[in-house]
Amino acid sequence: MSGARVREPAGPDVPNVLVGVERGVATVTLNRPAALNALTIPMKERLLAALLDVGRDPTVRAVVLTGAGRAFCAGQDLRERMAPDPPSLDDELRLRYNPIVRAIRDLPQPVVAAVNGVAAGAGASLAFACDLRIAAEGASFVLAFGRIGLAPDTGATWTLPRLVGAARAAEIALLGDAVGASDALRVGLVSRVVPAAELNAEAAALAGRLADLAPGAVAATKRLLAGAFERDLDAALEAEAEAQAGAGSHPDHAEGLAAFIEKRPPRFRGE
Ligand code: T3D
Repeated sequence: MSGARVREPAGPDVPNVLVGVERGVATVTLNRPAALNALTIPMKERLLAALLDVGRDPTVRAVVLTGAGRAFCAGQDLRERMAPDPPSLDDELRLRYNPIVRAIRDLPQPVVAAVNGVAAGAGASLAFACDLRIAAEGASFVLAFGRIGLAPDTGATWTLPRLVGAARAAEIALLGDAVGASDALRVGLVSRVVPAAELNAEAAALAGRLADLAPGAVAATKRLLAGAFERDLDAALEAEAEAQAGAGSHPDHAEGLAAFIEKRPPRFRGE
């Protein structure tokens, strides 16, 4: 990949979260393929650090989250949970999972989940937390929590009904059946399904289109959409007016107008 920067968060063990940046797109890859990218404590810490890192990088304008190998992410590493003296479930959620969800929400850049295979448990929740989801034809989503005597977490009870509506969310969350890619597309859980061999290129192209837009306007759009279900119409209208005041006073708005008049592509500078 010419021009790509590859960064791995510092640490003594094998990198289980990889970050590469190319042409304004950071690709964050969960990298424990032998365990279907199941999440260990170091991996969650690295994922959070990687997200915060790309969030602070003004050269990054869009993020892709994906998995190495045949899975997106199988959720919590269940072997780690069976080790002696594991952290309490609620501590693990508050200390490690929930900050990742908040980081995805708070990143100024849009996050595209490129769901390459099964996304189970908290792995599905992570995909749901992203701004966009595209899936490979063989991908699936499994709210596998019930099978191990747990309730859904990592934001799934908040994101899933917003994505697919209450009735479908209840089916998916309560029954825990795998939702294949074509059904995920039908119910609105993902916005695109592509052949597996095309997923990376499709995700890069989609993120590249986002990276070409005015970063401040994209960040404002993300914030407005994230808060949409919490606001009434009057509050939404006011939030839009405030966001537009910010976007409209940025030089990127003037550049967009000039590019339109001059019939050329805009060159947005960002912050
Ligand atoms: O701290 C906390 O616990 C709180 C947070 C909880 C959040 C959660 O995520 S709870 C839900 C945890 N995840 C699951 O329950 C999913 C468990 N995995 C599965 O149900 C299945 O593996 C899949 C449906 C995802 C895929 O099935 P399949 O048949 O394609 O693959 P497999 O043969 O089951 O798995 C392949 C390997 O990955 C296998 O290892 P091996 O035998 O080849 O050495 C398997 O053990 C490993 N693996 C898969 N999922 C996990 C895992 N290892 C550890 N933890 C896993 N979650």
